[in-house]
Amino acid sequence: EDIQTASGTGKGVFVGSVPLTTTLSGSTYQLKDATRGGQYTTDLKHKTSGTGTLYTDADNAWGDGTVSNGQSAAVDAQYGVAATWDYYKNTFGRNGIKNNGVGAYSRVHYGNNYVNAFWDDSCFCMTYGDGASNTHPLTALDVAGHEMSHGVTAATAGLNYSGESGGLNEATSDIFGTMVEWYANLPSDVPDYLIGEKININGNGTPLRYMDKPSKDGGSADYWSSTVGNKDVHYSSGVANHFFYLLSEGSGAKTINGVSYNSPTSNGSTLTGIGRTKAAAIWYRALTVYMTSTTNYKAARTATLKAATDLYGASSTEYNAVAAAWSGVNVS
Ligand code: ASN
Ligand code: ZN
Ligand code: CA
Repeated sequence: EDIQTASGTGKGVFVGSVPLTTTLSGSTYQLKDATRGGQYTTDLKHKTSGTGTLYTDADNAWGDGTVSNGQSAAVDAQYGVAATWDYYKNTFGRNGIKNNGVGAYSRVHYGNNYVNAFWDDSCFCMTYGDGASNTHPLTALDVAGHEMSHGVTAATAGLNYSGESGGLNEATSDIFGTMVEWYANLPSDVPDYLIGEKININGNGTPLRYMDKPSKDGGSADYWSSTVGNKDVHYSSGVANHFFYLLSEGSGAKTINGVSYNSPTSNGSTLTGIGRTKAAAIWYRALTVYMTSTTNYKAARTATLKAATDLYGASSTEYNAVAAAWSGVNVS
């Protein structure tokens, strides 16, 4: 059978109309991208196990943007891994999650009324539920970037998924999920510092998490305290998410792309941001060079200061901003 790379189009639930790199096998198109490590997407058909069925199509036009067309969520998932692949490759020269050129696959339509998405290192794959009433898929771009970044963390620092290191693991996924959203800059998913703002997981339109003031979700920590490691990792992550926002954008009130933020500091300091691009470069170098499985918040401060020294110099504005942002979330 003749196999070649093809250029398709998709209409996702959240990503809107996007190009998709696909595979033509004989006369059938497959939702598989040989230019990005062979990443592909399968249909679990509401089962909770197995690898699923590879999506195929006769005309290489995938989904129609509606939830009722099952391909639409697959378009989101496949575009999500492509954007995440491109972000890591074009920003950091990272060639896939393990930096070995091998793509991960995605499974959509997991179970019934399943309100979550998850990364599994053992299958090297991502899985998405269809949400409440099977009509609110979890396939938004920041979620895809979040889940895939769990694979990057597992392949690098290996941050243990409990205590303070677990919070740092979760925050790493929120940080890079957000950076993927900014990288893609889709008209239908205008970038922000919110997590899961598209998936209506709370049923009232509010996001899952807020980086400018994490406590707005009702559970996350804004600042470090000696007991923060006792919280669920999706709440102890707040300290690092808040650090990243402060380092990127600074403290106080600000409106970006129509979203209002108001980020306070623990010590009353007024901070000026260095921009998200530099903040992400510092976090990536800290994650991949200095953090280990047991890194806690104090060690994350040290790791990011080393990374800032490497990238910008020991007495740089960027180094000083990292120190001030950690102090602003009570990490000294
Ligand atoms: N979506 C969640 C996460 O990525 C799933 C989980 O809690 N394991 O953290
Ligand atoms: Zn996560
Ligand atoms: Ca977002």
